[in-house]
Amino acid sequence: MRTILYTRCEQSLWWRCLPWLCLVFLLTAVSVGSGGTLLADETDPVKSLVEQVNPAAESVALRGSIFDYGPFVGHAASDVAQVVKAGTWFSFLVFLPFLILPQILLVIIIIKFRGNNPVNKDRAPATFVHNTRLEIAWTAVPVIALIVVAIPITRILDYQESPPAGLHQGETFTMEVVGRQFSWIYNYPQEDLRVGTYPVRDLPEVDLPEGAPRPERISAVQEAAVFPLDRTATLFLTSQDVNHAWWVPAFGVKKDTFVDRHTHTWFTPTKTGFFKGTCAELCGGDHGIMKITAVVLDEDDYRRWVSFKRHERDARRVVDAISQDDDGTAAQEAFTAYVAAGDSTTRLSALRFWLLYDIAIHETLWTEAASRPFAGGIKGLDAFLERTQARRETLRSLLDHHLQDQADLAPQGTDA
Ligand SMILES: [Cu+2]
Repeated sequence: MRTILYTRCEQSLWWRCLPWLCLVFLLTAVSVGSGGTLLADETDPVKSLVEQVNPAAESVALRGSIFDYGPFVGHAASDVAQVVKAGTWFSFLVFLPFLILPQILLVIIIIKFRGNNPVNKDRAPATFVHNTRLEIAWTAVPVIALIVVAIPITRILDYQESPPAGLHQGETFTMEVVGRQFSWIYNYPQEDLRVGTYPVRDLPEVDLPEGAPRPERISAVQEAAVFPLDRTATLFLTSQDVNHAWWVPAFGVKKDTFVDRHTHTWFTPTKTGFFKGTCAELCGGDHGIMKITAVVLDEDDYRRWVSFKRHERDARRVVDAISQDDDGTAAQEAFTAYVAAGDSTTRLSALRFWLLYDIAIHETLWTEAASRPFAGGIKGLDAFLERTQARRETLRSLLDHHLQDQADLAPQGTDA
């Protein structure tokens, strides 16, 4: 009886609550929906692209691991890496018994034949010196295991050498990778572009926190190799000085580079994001910090990056002028020259991109340095943030004035 009463009471409570629950659900849905719209409106493709290709962010996020913190063999971010990963697991599982069984045997023998085991008290030592059957078995079994592993692995090595046939233009992407002591150059023949990283000895002075570690300083000036998503990348690799090796585990690619000849490899990126790699051939004093930053972008972002890259040289002149500590004359002059050479929306966006890119690298490194335990306070952080804010405002003001001038000119043009 008590149960029935309780159930009825519970049911009536449930029915009474139902309209309120519906209302809460409706309000939540509306707020989430409007939040989504708001976010979509606020999304700035230039800012988003800066975040995606900021090499310092990659350095901080993936510090210490080129395996993207994936379990055991890392996260596969390409078709080739998937195959390599499957091959690695397969060979690991085939060889696993050889790792485990001897340890089990060792433990059994230690326990069974220990000196204070009463069973062994009167046991006479064994007198046999060999066992032909056993020796044949422990030679044959590993040989069979090696053959079982070698067959698929040889096929994988072959697969890594040549890209699939029958790909059309638009589905493929070609890059020349040039190694040099101690950085990488990436040439994009289809786009007529070159992505360069500074050799360590030419490391420019960048605005970094006092005492920032050298690898961070280097990551700040190492541009990422950018790849379009889902397009098969064929890499032709060479070297300017000594042997190097271009290795990005997430792509399943590791290829040697030699002077005066090209090696080649391929992969199709299947995930967007940052992927870290390193030179895998001892090539000199700074080999250990000859890192690789690879970024995979979706097609829209990739095209946007290519268009910004075309205006980089001009845009960087304005960015440098904006950083000058004067009354703003240098920035105004550089900006006027920049828009005089071309005044498209892409060109103006490129200007924003390169300023924000420059700021993003330094902000990431300063924030990272400030968040370190026992940092003892980062000197100059406030001054740095002020400088950054001033640079942003200078560019905003230049762009606002320019757009206003354009708007003022537009009606006159129409009247004429
Ligand atoms: Cu090296």
